[in-house]
Amino acid sequence: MKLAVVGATGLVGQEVLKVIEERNLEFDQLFLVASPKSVGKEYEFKGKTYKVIGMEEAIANKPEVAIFSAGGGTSLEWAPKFAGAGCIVVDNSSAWRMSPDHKLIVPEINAEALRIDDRIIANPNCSTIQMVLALAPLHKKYKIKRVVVSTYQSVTGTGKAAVDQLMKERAGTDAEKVYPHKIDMNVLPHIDVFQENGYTKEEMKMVNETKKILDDQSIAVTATAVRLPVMGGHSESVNVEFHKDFDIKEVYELLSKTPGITIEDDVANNVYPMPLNAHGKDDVFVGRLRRDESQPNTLNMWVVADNLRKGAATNAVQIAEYLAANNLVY
Ligand code: 11C
Repeated sequence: MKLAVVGATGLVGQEVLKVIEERNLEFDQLFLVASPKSVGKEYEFKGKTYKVIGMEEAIANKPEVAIFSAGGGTSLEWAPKFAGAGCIVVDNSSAWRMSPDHKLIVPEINAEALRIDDRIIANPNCSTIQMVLALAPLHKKYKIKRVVVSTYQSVTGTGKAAVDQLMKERAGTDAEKVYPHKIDMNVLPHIDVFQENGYTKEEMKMVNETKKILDDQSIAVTATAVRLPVMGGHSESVNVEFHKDFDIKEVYELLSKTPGITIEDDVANNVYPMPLNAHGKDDVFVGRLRRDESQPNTLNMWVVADNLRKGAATNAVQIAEYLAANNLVY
């Protein structure tokens, strides 16, 4: 396929390139695409030098698949233009996720819903992806009634400028503030913008995207999204109430058989998922599995993943792999 990586110079775009190389996604031609300020920059990829090109030039080259990681505004403007030129856009932004005309895909869960006429495919929010991957097999078996999730999110979710803010604060040098407060030595219960209902946009993404991906509007979800001075990935405390009771051993079995999930749960040896270990890996790590003893049919778990990997780049590349493997690219 002729493949374009749009937003190639950003944190997620760079991760997309790493994942393409590691997973050996086949392509005939590759275009690195970015905003005018990055056009002309050169990147080495698989022993070849690529010059970054702009949007118009990319469209003129007629890519068949474009992985967009360039933010919602860019995607709203440019994804339809790429699609109009015959390209399938896999979009990492929030622009198309909740549109009833676009599919929101986590390949292990719902890639089979993809059809030849899906020209803009939405990649969910990072904190949603890692949670739903763990929820999906449990929902199938025990039917979820309600999810209460609190997140502990890495600064890499905000982008390069946030990583710089953290590092400069840590080094004691002047930092340009991406967050409204200091992030080093701090915890901010604030990710993305506040909505009229008092929740942040990040929290509402977890509520709405979860129902869409699991294809069940009856699931109640409530979220508190929190930013920490952490780099390697997002962590989540997930409390799940089911309609049916479960056996904890069976929960282990179900999750350990689920592609993309690794169980790390051996508390006697202090083994549990941590962002430091998840960093750079494609899997979602689940541990601290235990019954919520305060009410029936309820499970607690701790879910960690590299938000730039399964939360963004890996999921997008997996969608591209699925398209190629199922003859959906033309
Ligand atoms: C964060 N989840 O960690 C955000 C980043 O809707 O794709 C991803 C934003 C999105 O800040």
